[in-house]
Amino acid sequence: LFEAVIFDLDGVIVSTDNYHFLAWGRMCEEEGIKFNSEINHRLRGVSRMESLNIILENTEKQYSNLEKEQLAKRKNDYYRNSLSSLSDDDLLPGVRSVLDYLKNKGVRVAIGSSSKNTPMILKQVKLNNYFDAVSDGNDIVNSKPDPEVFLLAAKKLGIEPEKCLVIEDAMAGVEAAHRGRMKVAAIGDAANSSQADYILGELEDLKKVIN
Ligand code: G16
Ligand code: MG
Repeated sequence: LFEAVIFDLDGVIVSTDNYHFLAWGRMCEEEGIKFNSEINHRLRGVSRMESLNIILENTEKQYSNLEKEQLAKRKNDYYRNSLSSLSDDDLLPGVRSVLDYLKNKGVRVAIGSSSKNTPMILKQVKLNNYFDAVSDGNDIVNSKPDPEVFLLAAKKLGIEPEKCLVIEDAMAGVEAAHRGRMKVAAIGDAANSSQADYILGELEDLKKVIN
C-alpha cells in the first residue's frame, strides 16, 4: 500500500520539543513576555517566525521586524546551544527498530520537518546519512499546515503523494499531510485527535500499518 514513510522530526524521531520550550521561555522571561505550556502547545510543528508571532500575541509591546528577527535569533541561539548535547541516546523509543524494519521491507524513508535546524539535529543523532530524502524548513516557503514540506519530500523521493504515509505529532502536520493528499499516522500529542488515518500508541505500532 505505502511505498514511502515521511517522518516529522521534532516529536517523532527526537524529542527536541522541551528544548524549544526552554529556549522560548528564557527569551520571554528576559523580555517580560508571558509564556507557558499552553502557549507552547500552539507552537508545535509551526515555523520559528510564526511561533514568535503567536508568542507576541501575549504582549502589548510593539516590535519592529528587525527586533522580531533579533528575538527569533536569540531564541535559536539558546536552542542550538542545547542541541549540542543531543546524541543518538535521545532518539525516541522505537525509532531505530522501525527504521530498520522499513529498510528491510524496501519502504523508502524521508524527513519532513519545519525545522531549519534539521541538518544539525540529524547529525547529532547520527542519522544524517540514513534517510532517502530530507525536506526541511530550509527548503520551503510555507510551513505546516501548508503541505509544501511533505510534497517536496515525496518529490525528492520520486514517489506519488498518495503512496506516502506521514508520521506526525502535531495537528498542523496532520492537516498538512491531508492537504498534500497523503495518509497520516498520529503519535503523541496529535494522537488525541480523531483526524488522523491511523493512531499510534507507540512508534512500533507502525509495523502493523506497514506489513
Ligand atoms: C519543529 C517544531 C516547532 C518549531 C519548528 C521550527 O518542527 O515542532 O516547534 O517551531 O520545527 O524549528 P526551527 O526554529 O528549528 O527552525 P517539526 O516539523 O520537526 O515538528
Ligand atoms: Mg513535530
